[in-house]
Amino acid sequence: MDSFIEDKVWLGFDLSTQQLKSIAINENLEVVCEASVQFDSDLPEFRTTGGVHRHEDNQTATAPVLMWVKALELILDRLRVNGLDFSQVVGISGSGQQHGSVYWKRGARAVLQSLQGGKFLHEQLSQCFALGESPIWMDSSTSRECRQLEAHLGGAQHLAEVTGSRAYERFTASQIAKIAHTKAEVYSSTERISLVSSFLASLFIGDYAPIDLSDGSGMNLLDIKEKRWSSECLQFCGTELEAKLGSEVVPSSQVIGPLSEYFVERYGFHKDCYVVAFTGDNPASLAGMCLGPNDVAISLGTSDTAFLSLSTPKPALDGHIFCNPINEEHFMGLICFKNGSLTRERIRNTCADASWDIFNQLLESTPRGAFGNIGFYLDLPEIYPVVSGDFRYNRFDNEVTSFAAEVEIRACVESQFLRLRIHAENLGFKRSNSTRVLATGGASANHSIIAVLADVFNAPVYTYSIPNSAVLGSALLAKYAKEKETTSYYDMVLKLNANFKLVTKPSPDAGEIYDSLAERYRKLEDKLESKANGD
Ligand code: ADP
Ligand code: XUL
Repeated sequence: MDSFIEDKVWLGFDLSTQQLKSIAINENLEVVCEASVQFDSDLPEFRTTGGVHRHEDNQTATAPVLMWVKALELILDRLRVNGLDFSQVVGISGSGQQHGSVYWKRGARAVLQSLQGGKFLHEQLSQCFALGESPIWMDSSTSRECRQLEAHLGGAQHLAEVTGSRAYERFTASQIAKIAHTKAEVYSSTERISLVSSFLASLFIGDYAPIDLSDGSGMNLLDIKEKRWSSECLQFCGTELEAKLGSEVVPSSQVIGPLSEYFVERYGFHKDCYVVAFTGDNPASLAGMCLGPNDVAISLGTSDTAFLSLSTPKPALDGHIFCNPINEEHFMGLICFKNGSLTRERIRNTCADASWDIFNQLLESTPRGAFGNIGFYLDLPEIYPVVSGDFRYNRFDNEVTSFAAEVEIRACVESQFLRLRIHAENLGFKRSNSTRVLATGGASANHSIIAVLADVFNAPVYTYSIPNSAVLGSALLAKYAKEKETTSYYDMVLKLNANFKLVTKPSPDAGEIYDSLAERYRKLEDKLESKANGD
């Protein structure tokens, strides 16, 4: 295969909220070149903050499409300056922030198909968008459309069973419905709707790129088990939507076409360079972290987020199921809780003199299970239970008003990890003897906190020394696309195993302690949710 190129490289992109990143990897999966473009500082003419335009209603959030086009031109220049020889690029793939949508105007396809190598891309595409500002995942202006979509599908749970998620404001269905219902002229002049990922792929192939199954799962429009658009969901959003989305939805590792002549002529790419479907940043991260079946990746950042690789998914109201980008038979789960690091910091400030060292000493001095005490520390209403406040229960499940400082600290960390475990199980996660927990994000540097994570999941915790897993995952998918007939993804990425570092193993009594605590936690959480609903 591809014998035409010596010293082959594969190029990955990630068009995220604040920046466009790119890396090139070689045959040994080593990063040989990288570059990035920060939207705010590198493209100040678009006047974004964090890559975003937030509107006066405090709910609408958009990004200028032409900023993304210019960012692509800039990053290609930077890659070249950083030493990349484009003629060595065998294949290209990429990822994008999930859920955002791009509205191509009638006639745009013809422009894409006849791009002229002597001219800037942004000049040629300047009149190609029916909407200059693309709604992105931070938009929360579509609550009405969400409730209507759930009602149209016979309820939130049914919508989750079909599409993998109940209706969310940031998901694309409600965003498209809002445009179709409130900006009829924009909707009717739209020839094609792309996701951020398939939009960037379209620039590379010089034609409309199909949406891939994994990013397509973040739309509330795809039947994730049948792997085709759900006609009930399409019908709710707008007329002739299937034609506007493209009827074909492809696996994330599918070659979608040769690179557009434009890039061959203007940048010196090889004429045989191929382009693989682009996907969402979260699925690409799962690929970049090489998450195996039964593994779970947990990011302890501002929010606490878990990615799961699932063989038997159970769609639920409190998480998302997406098609898995590296295993077409499997799915992935995504759960995100708002009360993560900032809540741990609050408890550190009130109970440990604002010091992580004191926090860790007190955490380690308290036995596993915190003497049977369970606490809920919710600075913001959680996705579940949708309630805020602190709630403490003793070992008889009676509510109490306070805990000693060391119990408060342990109860806080344990409850945050029990919450991740329980909701992962709700989505179909099953711990096995080979399960690995992969910890990332700010708090993963804290060994005492990570020891609790290992105990609650009763599995060893690893860290992974490669930052930017989404852009790495994209480059790996570019390579995998031509190897998948002969090798599995896991075999292809074996070389990356050296980047995993075992940090801690669970204590021998962890299973016993946390299985029973998890059961009690689940009941108390349901009780809080029922109270919030006034039941
Ligand atoms: P983001 O989600 O914004 O990318 P990060 O993954 O960078 O966030 O994580 C930032 C958080 O990490 C901070 O809010 C801080 O509470 C937490 N953090 C940093 N160092 C430690 C530590 N030693 N122990 C616990 N938490 C930490
Ligand atoms: C996931 C989500 C974000 C975006 C932006 O549902 O909305 O993670 O993908 O990164």
